[in-house]
Amino acid sequence: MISGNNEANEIVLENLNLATVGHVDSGKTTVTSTLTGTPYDKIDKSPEEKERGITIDAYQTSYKTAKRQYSHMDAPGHREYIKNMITCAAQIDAVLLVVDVTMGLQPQTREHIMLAYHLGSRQIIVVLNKCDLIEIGDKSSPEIKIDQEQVDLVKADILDLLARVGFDTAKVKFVCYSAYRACVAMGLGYNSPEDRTPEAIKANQKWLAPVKQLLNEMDNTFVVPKRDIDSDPLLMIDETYTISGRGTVVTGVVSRGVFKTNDAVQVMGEGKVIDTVITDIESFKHKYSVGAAGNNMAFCLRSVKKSDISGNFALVKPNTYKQYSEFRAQVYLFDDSEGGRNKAFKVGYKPQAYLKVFNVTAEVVAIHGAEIAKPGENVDLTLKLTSPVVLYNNLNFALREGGKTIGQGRIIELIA
Ligand SMILES: Nc1nc2c(ncn2[C@@H]2O[C@H](COP(=O)(O)OP(=O)(O)OP(=O)(O)O)[C@@H](O)[C@H]2O)c(=O)[nH]1
Ligand SMILES: [Mg+2]
Repeated sequence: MISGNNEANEIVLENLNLATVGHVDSGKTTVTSTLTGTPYDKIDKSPEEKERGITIDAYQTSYKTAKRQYSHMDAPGHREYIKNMITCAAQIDAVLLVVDVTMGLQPQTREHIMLAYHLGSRQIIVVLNKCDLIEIGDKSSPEIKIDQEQVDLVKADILDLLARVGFDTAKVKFVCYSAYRACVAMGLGYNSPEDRTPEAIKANQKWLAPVKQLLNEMDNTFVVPKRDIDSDPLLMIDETYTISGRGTVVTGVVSRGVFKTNDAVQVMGEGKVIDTVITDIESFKHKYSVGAAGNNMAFCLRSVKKSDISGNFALVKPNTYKQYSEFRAQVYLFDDSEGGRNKAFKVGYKPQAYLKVFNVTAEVVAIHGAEIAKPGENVDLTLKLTSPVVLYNNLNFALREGGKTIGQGRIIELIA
């Protein structure tokens, strides 16, 4: 346990990782903007993202409420960028599912719900966005009046899907929202100069109430999972950067344990092991002396080149974790109606395995107790990866093939 360090204890206990997920254009980035107070164009910031108006890279930021700190990732909704969505889903504790209330359930709504659930986040709040488009009566009224029938229809569909995926629907909260109007009310502007006028800001004040409601629901509904801070520290590296004058920086959510500044560590993956030292630890521009489980941190590493660690790497202490390329797993294969395959497969089948932030091609080398593996069934498989990575028992992962999530599994035995 960490003792006598308030800063460290605070970040260990009070940080919740969450993400806005949902179909392309449902308003995830706009919702993020209302929670962080950051203008939309500062979130979708690469030139390609601005031009196309879609999110490609997951954007990360943090904010504090009276109750806790949130590390918020804004996941991309477009199906071409699903890998970024998966990396995001693999690192979060809770989900803000953004649904366009005028469209209801859409294909990526389902896929994101399944991925979030199967990669480990069971806490969810549904943001029914674009409620300004279903206002009824006098829109200039200071009260929000919306088409309740439409809201109820969409809610029923979502609850049905959430229940089928496995969520405890009794705990699911819904918030009727207009991210766009709330942005205008906050003076963050939006589509046109008219959105920044004092009249527009005043006229949209009523849409601030749902933002408050959402933050309250987040504080009251979400629970920070108990962090494993006693095990050997492990970071499955999400991103690697070179910062001039500082060297190489690796980032991600620490899975277990506690890293400290000046720790002798190893970067491990793809069959390589590189010895190094943590020279600095930061999180969202603050410096810390420790980086503990459940926190999204950046670690500066001494004398490591970014080019040496391209691929699937983990940060560990020497003699704690190992790399594996073969493991046995319990896998559930999604059927057609769940977005999975419609045909069975045999030994030799090669899906893509998404093990938290790692993404590796895997070959099915054994199907235990059966000749073929059928969609809709639980199967016991041995999988062989094309390159070794740091793994541990009970790790949850997803299997994908040609744009489809075809199954979800859990490692039950590490073989070689
Ligand atoms: N009317 C209305 N439009 C909205 C609202 N929220 C977002 N929009 C519009 O919906 C479009 C998509 O919004 P984004 O926030 O970029 O959606 P996204 O889900 O982040 O999109 P991707 O990241 O590309 O998947 C934009 O044109 C917004 O102006 C809302 O509450 N009401
Ligand atoms: Mg977006």
